[in-house]
Amino acid sequence: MARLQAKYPNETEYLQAVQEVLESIEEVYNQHPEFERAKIVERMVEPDRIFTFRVTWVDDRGEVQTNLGYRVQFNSAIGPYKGGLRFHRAVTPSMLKFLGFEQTFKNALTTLPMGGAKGGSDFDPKGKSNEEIMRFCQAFMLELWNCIGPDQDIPAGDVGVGSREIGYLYGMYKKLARQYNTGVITGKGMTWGGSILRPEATGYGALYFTHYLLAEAGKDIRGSRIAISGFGNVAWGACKKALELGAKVVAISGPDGVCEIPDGITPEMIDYMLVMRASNRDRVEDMALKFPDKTRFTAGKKAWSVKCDIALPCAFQNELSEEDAAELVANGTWCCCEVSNMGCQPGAIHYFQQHGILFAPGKAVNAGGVATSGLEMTQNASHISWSGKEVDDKLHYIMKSIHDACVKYGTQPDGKVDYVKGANIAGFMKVATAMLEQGTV
Ligand code: 2IT
Repeated sequence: MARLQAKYPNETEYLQAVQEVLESIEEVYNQHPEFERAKIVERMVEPDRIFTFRVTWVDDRGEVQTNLGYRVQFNSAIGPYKGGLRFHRAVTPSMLKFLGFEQTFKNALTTLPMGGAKGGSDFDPKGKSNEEIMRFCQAFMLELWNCIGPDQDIPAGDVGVGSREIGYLYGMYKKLARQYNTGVITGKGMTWGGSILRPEATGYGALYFTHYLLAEAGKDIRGSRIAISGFGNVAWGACKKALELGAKVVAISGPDGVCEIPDGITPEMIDYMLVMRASNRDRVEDMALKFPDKTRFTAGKKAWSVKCDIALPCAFQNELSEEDAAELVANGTWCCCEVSNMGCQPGAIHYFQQHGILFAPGKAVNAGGVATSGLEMTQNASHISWSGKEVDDKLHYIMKSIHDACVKYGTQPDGKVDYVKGANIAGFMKVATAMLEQGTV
């Protein structure tokens, strides 16, 4: 860690992600001198390569705009590079390195053969027209197409990249590469190679994982009050499944504040989340304006100020601080499943663990998204399309396998499961073993 800190002093998110994993695996690592001899950790923390490129496009006023684009190919020990693209004004190499590092361990947990990658741009979708989004996606792919391929590196969506953006990216990829293999990108539309349930998969998988975690602790999700942050694709899927499982979603949030829903979110509100996402306004207040009788909007507040049993961060890294954790616990929260990547600050995780709150990390909880991308790749490679039931059954099985792996590697002497350790050790062992067996490359 000291060497990495000296080398990348400003890459705070990346250092934070690496620190969490190294702390978790220390004991296991020290039991394997062969890992030490092969310098597995030193190799694993560095990405295989990073592509950086300029993306120039013309906005609706005819002005030339320039953004930066990246693809971080982090680790290919267990399969081709796989991971999403994030379009957000705050994107930096540090952010994408942390996400690529996390993705490597997460993908290892899915049981499927996928390496880790992440990419994106500092392009800000907020307030952009549909035409601007299309021109940006096309200009982005003009640089990226040469770095990706269905057996090489398979991008998908992330924050700011949904099915609309995937469509524009894929359309341009085909034109440039003259390759018509749909497996080059996942999260596609249903008529051109997309998998049924991929849009829902991250949220559904997170709720399946939460269900297994609660069952392990002798609890039930039915009747519980859930606070969710965000209102994008992940929050949307989580709300749908939470309702189906008999829980009540009492809050969603956005960068502008929190929308409280005392009687619980309704299917109409869940549908409206899609309209809010497509509008590119990035405001949760729009929900309160649309359903004034059933909601209460408070500017500047987070979802964690709302009384709940279960907290599900579904928005962005570091969105839940130690102070937020203390407020949640004081209000009676007894479980937090991190759905966003690194959604909780280290102080928040320690606070939850010290206070006996059930906690599981994003790389286990949200892995259903990329797992279903893996299922989309399988369908594309065999030129078939599975039914919703087939995909859902496989997603269930995968989330249960991830939970089992956490229990196997994370059960402590007192019988309780440390899900942070469990997920990190399980992912590490798989990637480290593969790297060792493939020699010094
Ligand atoms: O963080 C993630 O796992 C994703 N954004 C999904 C990546 C994917 O390849 O489906």
